[in-house]
Amino acid sequence: MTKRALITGITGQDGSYLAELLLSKGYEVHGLIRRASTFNTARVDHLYVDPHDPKAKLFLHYGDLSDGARLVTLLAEINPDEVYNLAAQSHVRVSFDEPEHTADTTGVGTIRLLEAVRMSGIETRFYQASSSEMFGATPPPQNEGTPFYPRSPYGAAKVYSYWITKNYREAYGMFAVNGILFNHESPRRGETFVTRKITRAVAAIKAGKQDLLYMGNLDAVRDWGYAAEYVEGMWRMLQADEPDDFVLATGGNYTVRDFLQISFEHAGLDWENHVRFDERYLRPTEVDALVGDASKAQEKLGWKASVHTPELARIMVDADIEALKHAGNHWIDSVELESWKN
Ligand code: NDP
Ligand code: GDR
Repeated sequence: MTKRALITGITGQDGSYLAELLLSKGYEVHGLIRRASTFNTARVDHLYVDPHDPKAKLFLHYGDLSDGARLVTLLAEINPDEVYNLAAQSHVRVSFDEPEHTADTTGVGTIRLLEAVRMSGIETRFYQASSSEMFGATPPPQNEGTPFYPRSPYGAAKVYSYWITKNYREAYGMFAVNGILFNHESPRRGETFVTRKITRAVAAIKAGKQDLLYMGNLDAVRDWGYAAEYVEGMWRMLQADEPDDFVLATGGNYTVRDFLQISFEHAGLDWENHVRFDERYLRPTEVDALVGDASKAQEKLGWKASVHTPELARIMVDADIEALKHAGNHWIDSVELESWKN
């Protein structure tokens, strides 16, 4: 029997890697996409086959986590074996600008989807994209037993989603799990997250198309892993015998300054000649240090990260240097236009 999965957030970084993984395992994959005035499916376009083709295995549906009724009818129609809730307003800095929208999508959106599962009466396994941002101010190393202390509207919304997922597991016996994932990146990472902002700038500076890069807090410590490996961990959580919550992380410990140094050095550049401070990139409350302990996932799921931060930075720099060669002037226009967004 072909397994069916529904992915919310399929157009995002993780959604695209997860869709690839599930298609490679023979799944029929359904994705929720938002109607937008511009195309927003670039990350999954390479997977798309005309739905009239009998070989088509990927199907996209309009919908939004703010629209509960749509979620009910869609779930009843698709009847998936697995639901991956990856959709969210996922930018921490932006969550201070749009706190109510973030609460609605990143927090309440999860209970809309869980309720839709319950109301549609389907039997499905449910994955919630929980985050190391829930640990916030609690010092590292962080694991499944570490107390939460969120430091942003985003972190607080994710804590709500974490607990409501756990509550539905206990209240209704649902196979519902939280993957508590530490930062994971890739050449498909959104351009306004710090790693991609850096590796895109390295490519542009190397090509002589940009000179300066404006950044916020360089002292923040993060545990950056490779997104393509993390989606395998998500899938394994839903194949387990019992529903449970798991941390996925590399255990590495690097500052933003380290990431700058590794990335610039890989392109033969000195970051100190190009990086300047701009307070607009600071957050009202910062998360100083996130370093994960993923030993439970290793023991129970056999999952372990193999790409660590320095290699990841080099993969991303190489990809952005290559992408710039094919992007022409559009790239530079977009770097300039995007500088206010990060
Ligand atoms: P992205 O920001 O790349 O993708 C977010 C996705 O959510 C996009 O597909 C976006 O659609 C969709 N989306 C946003 N709002 C809505 C909405 N109201 N209704 C439906 N879809 C919506 O995130 P990532 O792929 O990096 O992360 C995936 C999930 O994992 C997120 O929930 C994130 O918070 C969480 N997470 C991520 C980590 C990371 O390091 N990457 C670490 C821990 C947790 P569109 O393309 O139209 O904008
Ligand atoms: P984060 O990712 O907040 O950890 O959330 P981000 O890459 O935005 O920031 C990481 C750290 O870098 C510092 N920083 C900057 N950040 C950005 N974006 N731009 C800058 O110019 C800059 N300068 C310094 C930040 O202050 C921060 O300390 C990500 C998201 O993917 C969440 O959805 C996910 O849940 C968590 O990772 C785990």
